Amino acid sequence: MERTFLAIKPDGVQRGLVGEIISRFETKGFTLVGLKFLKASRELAEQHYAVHKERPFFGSLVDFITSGPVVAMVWEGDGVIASARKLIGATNPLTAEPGTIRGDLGINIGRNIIHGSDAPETAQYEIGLWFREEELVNWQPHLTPWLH
Ligand code: FUP
Repeated sequence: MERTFLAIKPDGVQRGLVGEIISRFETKGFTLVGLKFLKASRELAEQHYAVHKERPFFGSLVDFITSGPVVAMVWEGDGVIASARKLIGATNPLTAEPGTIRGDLGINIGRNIIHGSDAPETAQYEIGLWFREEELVNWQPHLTPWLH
């Protein structure tokens, strides 16, 4: 079953949006298999955003993501990587469609509330970076197995 890595960024936590955001993935029908609340180290943040290390905004991006606690999560379900990206919306919340998390809740590209893996390879890399295997729970929501 496909898995993706999602993280509610420090702005989402500080603004009290954790419940609202988790709710969107739950009500969509995806399954939560990993969850932790932590303040990321600089090293972890730099590894997470390694793909952007030559970009001019890299330093401020790492400053921001380490500025406060984040909610790191792994979600599971058919097509969850692409679907979560759709639920999250475009990188710039000002142009993200209404109905998406960023479109509904944000206005600043540097403070765009949530991260979601963009492809199977990045999902695998990011899950391995943020979680140990034994921190992930293998379970099926057995009451409604047809949901997925
Ligand atoms: P996304 O996959 O939508 O989270 O966006 P990217 O991976 O392209 O960018 C990662 C983060 O870098 C974004 F969440 C916000 C930040 N960013 C900027 O601050 N300025 C930019 O011009 C592009 C991205």
